[in-house]
Amino acid sequence: MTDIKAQPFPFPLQRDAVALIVIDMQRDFAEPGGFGASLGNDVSRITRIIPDVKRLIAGFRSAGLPVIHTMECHRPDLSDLPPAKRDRGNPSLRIGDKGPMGRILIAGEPGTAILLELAPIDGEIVIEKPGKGAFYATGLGDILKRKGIKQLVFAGVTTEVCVQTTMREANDRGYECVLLEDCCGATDHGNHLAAIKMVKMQGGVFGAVATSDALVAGI
Ligand code: C5J
Repeated sequence: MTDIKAQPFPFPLQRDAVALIVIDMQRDFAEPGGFGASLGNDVSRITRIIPDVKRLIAGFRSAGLPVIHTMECHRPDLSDLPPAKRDRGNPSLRIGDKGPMGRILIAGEPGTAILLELAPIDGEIVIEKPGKGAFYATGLGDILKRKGIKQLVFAGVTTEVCVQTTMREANDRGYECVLLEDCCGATDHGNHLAAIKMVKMQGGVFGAVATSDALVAGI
């Protein structure tokens, strides 16, 4: 076990039980013309983390540790997209609509793909998820159990929606969690800081917060 510098407690990293989970680093959230941009989001807040996430993934790969990717996406017939999700907000393009990169957040469409720079390599698990949390309506829990994973390192977007929702789900399921603040991005910096503050409150109610430098040094 290695103690990783983190707040509000050092994270007790177990090399034989840890996985990196990279949440939703998809073209639809990062590129002009995608879903994020259609919601009026500043996508530069997403793209700025790409170099750090790339370095983090490389660190896990070179240490021989598992990397899991998630993609927020829906079936082409939208049968897994409840109106409570589709109808929220006032985007210029809704999930399932045709955009410049294909149908928004639909499995298999070009815009739904993970960014080329961060693309999964052979053997890495990719979880397609219809919800904000990666445990909801996916096989993630079973996969982690089969692999003996007990600790999750979080990176990706957005800090305050899909990253934090998945981290809360993981914490409820008994996983030890650490969020890497420089490898997560939000559409709004205030929301990013608030999400991080919430993780750290009450002595680390959902886990710990660290930097990618500290984590990569530890693995
Ligand atoms: C959102 C996400 N914000 N990946 N998705 O709808 O955070």
